Amino acid sequence: MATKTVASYAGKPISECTDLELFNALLRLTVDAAAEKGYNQGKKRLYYISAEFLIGKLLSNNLINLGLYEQVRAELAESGRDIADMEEFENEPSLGNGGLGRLAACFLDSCATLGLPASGVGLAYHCGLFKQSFDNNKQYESPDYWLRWGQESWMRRTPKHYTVNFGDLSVTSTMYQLDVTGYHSKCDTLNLFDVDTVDERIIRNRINFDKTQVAKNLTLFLYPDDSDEAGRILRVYQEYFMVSNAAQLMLDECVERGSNLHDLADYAAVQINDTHPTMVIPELIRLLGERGIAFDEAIQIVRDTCAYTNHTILAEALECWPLDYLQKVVPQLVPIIKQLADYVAEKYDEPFVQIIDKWNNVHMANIDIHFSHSVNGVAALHTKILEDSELAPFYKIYPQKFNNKTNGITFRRWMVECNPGLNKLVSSKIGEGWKTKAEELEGLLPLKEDDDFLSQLVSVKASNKRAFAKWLQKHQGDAVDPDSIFDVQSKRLHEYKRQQLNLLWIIREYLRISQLDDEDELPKHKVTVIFGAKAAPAYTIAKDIIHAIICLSKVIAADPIASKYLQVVMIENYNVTAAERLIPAADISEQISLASKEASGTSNMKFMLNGAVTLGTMDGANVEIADLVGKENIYTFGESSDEVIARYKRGDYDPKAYYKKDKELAAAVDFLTSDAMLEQGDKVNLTRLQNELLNKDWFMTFPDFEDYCKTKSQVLKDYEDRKAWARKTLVNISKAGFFSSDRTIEQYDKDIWHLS
Ligand code: NBG
Repeated sequence: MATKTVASYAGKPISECTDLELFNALLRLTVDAAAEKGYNQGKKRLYYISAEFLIGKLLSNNLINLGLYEQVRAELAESGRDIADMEEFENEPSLGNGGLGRLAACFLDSCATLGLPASGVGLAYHCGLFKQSFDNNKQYESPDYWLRWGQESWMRRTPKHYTVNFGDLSVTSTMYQLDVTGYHSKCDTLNLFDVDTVDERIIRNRINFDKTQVAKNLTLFLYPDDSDEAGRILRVYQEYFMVSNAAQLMLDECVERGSNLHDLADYAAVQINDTHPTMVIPELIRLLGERGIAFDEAIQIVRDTCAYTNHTILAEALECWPLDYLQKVVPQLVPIIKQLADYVAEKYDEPFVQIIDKWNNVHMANIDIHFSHSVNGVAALHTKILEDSELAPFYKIYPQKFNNKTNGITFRRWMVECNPGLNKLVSSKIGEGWKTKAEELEGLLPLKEDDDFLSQLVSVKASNKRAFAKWLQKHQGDAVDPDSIFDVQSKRLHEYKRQQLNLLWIIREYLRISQLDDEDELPKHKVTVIFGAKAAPAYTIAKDIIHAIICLSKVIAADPIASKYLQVVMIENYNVTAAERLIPAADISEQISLASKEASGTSNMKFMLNGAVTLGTMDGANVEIADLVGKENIYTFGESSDEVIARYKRGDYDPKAYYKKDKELAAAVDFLTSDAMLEQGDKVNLTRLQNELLNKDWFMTFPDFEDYCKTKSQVLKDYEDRKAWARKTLVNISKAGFFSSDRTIEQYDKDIWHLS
């Protein structure tokens, strides 16, 4: 416990502090308190290497974990200051994109809480992914200068520097470090690397910059545009920079702890988060070689140390780099990669498992699978698809390497912090134990028949909805009705996640309402469909979908009748902060990806924990949610992953056949280019989206449309029985315990890392 007061950190009375002074005082107090707690130590340490860490704001989370939140809140309140203003004042670090990055952040929280010695390793992006704004109903990207606001930073500069050599230049890195506070336990660290030569002034016109000036641009952005060759090569530079630093740091630290390097696997576990950190494998082999370890032994050491997590079956996300790029950026790794390729080729004929294909492309996932000791998927269905189809030839060779680790979320951020009302209500009934022993949430189940409790649940939700409405009004000036049903789909924008399916439902509902002459069929409750999503800057169709959603929201808002029953909102710059406001307020959680394509999903878990009911396909972790809550407490629809996989194999999908058969679908698709839409939007974008759906629809929106509409009608009907609905939300909350990232991390540790 820090004994010092906020005022003593500020050096003057709290009431006289500016927001900036107060924030900086709070930050220093928190950092000192974390240091006092100390750091998890042990012979063996986890190095979780990841291109993304979507950590969210840290002030309240750290105060909660350190057990200081109440004390600090009270001290501020005494001087007439509201801690919520400070939470608002902090900027959110822009170090991630979506679920993959948020998962990494939840995992670090759980490692720290469970007392596991762990370091996250990544890059300190100056301008993050990008900041999204809407103009002309379209997405615009600008740099997210999250580091710039004069706030003191959670990232402290350390004296650690490494030399990283590329083919044509050599840079000196600097390591920055952030504390990862465990809940009522010690800390771990997040190590982010940067180079001092990076220069934000080279950014011209939104997020464009000269991609060839590597010393100046290396850590400017996460996922720089890779639609041209210079962009792709820059990604290779970034990836090597990340892993070379990680490898050097890890070897140094392990030697300090007593490793002779031959026994590296007793001192370090490396988790390769998706394929971005793959080059850590040849880099470690290279560095071990420099320190006198022979190639064959180095392979064995590295294999025993490294483990790989696959996060997607989408081919486009399984990285594959032309050997030429590697030759340019990391010539020192090329002979090693070739040796690894030969090693594989000598053993196995199968072209699918080769490291270098006949076009001289290097398959990063294949390096991971051959040269690590564990390959895991992130939900039961996903792992099964990897084993049975996507990676089947590998599974045949290495059945013992494959394992499943269903994703999880930290309940400290995703309930204790973001939903104080529910936190208090739940804890008043079952105590506080669930915050670290999540399965204790099941203790709520007997309250299913407790009318009083059910109505308290409803009122917590209602108050969260009001709070969200207020936030949204302030954030972007949109007014929403907190008495309407909040139907939410928030996640990266991607065709496989099928925001377009939701869009088509909204159009159908709009047309239905507009054409009704029987008042009885009017919706009983207004529905507010809320989207939050960023589209990758070069992903044209994803941006067209955003455009269509915003145009549609305007069309509906301008309609005096329909706007009484239906509203569409697209949250600007959706990020962790927005998610923390939105998720506790949601009634319906839309998880409508094409079955087989969503590896897990993690927002589905956050919504469930916060008492929203899932409307989803049997995909990713939805399958496990359905198993846990039972079919009366979830709404599932659509084709199964087996059916989808079979349809892809047959290659006979014809969207036009569905368009011709289903009048409502056809009307919805036609509406995309109706006069009403064209009045709001851009013909090029709307027509392109319509053509894409009609001629390709690669993620098979049309076959699921009818079932989706039918199921959604049922959801809306069932919502009217408020008590039965509250019961469903209660069951969802009670059964969410399985999705605690503490459970996931315990499994990683037991099966893969062996730290404890
Ligand atoms: C994402 C998947 C999600 C999954 C997260 C975390 C990538 C490449 N994958 O389904 O799409 O929940 O990873 O595992 O971002």
